[in-house]
Amino acid sequence: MTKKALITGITGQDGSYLAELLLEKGYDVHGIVRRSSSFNTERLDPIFQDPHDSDRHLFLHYGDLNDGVNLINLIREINPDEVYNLGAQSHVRVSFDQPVFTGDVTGIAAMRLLEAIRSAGVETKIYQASSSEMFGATPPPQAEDTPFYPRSPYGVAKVYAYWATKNYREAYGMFAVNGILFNHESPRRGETFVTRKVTRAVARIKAGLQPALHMGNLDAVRDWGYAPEYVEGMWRMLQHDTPQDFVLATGTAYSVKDFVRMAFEHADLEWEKYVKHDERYERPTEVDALIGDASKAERELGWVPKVLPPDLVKIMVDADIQQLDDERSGRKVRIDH
Ligand code: NDP
Ligand code: GDR
Repeated sequence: MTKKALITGITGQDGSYLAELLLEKGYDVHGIVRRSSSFNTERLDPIFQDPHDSDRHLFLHYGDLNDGVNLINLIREINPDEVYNLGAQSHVRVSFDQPVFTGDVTGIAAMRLLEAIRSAGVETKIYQASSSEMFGATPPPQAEDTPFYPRSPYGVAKVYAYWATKNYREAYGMFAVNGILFNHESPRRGETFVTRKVTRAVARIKAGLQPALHMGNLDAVRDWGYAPEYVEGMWRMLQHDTPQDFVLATGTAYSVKDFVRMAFEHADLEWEKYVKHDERYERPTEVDALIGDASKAERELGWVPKVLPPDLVKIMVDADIQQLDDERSGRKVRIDH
């Protein structure tokens, strides 16, 4: 029997890599896509299948995590074996501008989805995209048993979703797990997250298209891994014998300034000449240092990250230089989904 997976947030960085992985593994992959006035499925171009193709395995459905009836209907109709809840307002700085909206889509929507699964009465495993942001002000290293101390409306919302997932596991015996993932990046990372903002700017500065890069706090320390490896970890969590929560991280620690320096150096540019401070990118409360301990995932899931900085930085800078080149030479062609 072909396994069926449902992914919320399929159009995002992780959703697109996870969809690719599950298709490779022989799954039928269903994804929820928000209606948008412009195309929002670009990250799915590599796996796009024409809806008229009778042998397709990728199915996109209009929906929204804020629409509970839509979620129940989709779950009844699809009857998935696995659900991955990756949809969220995932930007920490933006969560200070839209705290209530973020609470709804990033926090309460997880409960909405769990309740939709319960009331639809389907047998499915569920993965909740929990975050290292939940640890917030608690000093590193952070592991599964580290206390939470969120420092943003986003972090607060993720803590709610974490406990909702754990509660449904305990209350109803659902196979519901939290993957507590530290920052993971790739050429598909949204352009306003710090790594991609930097690597994209490096490509544009190198090409003479951008004079400067305006940044917030350069002292924050993060544990940056490579997104395709993290989606493999998500899948492994749902294949484990028992539902448990896992941290995924590399255990490495670099500051934002380190990342900036590595990215500019890779393109033979001096970062001090271009980087300027702009307080609008600072947060009212910052998370100073996140460095994860993923030894449980290594022990129980055999999950070991291989791509670490500075290689990760090089992959992203090279991809942005290539993408800019393709755009300027007209080689990049958009697929109409
Ligand atoms: P992205 O921001 O790239 O993707 C978010 C996805 O959620 C997009 O597909 C977006 O759709 C969708 N979405 C937003 N609002 C809604 C809504 N109301 N209904 C349905 N879908 C919605 O995030 P990532 O891929 O980087 O992260 C995936 C998940 O993992 C998120 O929950 C994030 O919070 C969490 N996470 C991420 C980490 C990271 O380092 N990347 C680390 C830890 C956790 P659209 O394309 O239309 O905007
Ligand atoms: P983060 O990622 O908040 O860790 O959340 P982000 O890349 O936005 O910020 C990382 C650090 O860089 C500092 N910073 C800047 N950040 C942005 N975006 N833009 C800037 O100009 C800038 N200058 C400095 C930030 O202050 C911060 O310290 C990400 C998201 O993917 C979440 O969804 C996920 O849960 C966590 O990672 C783990």
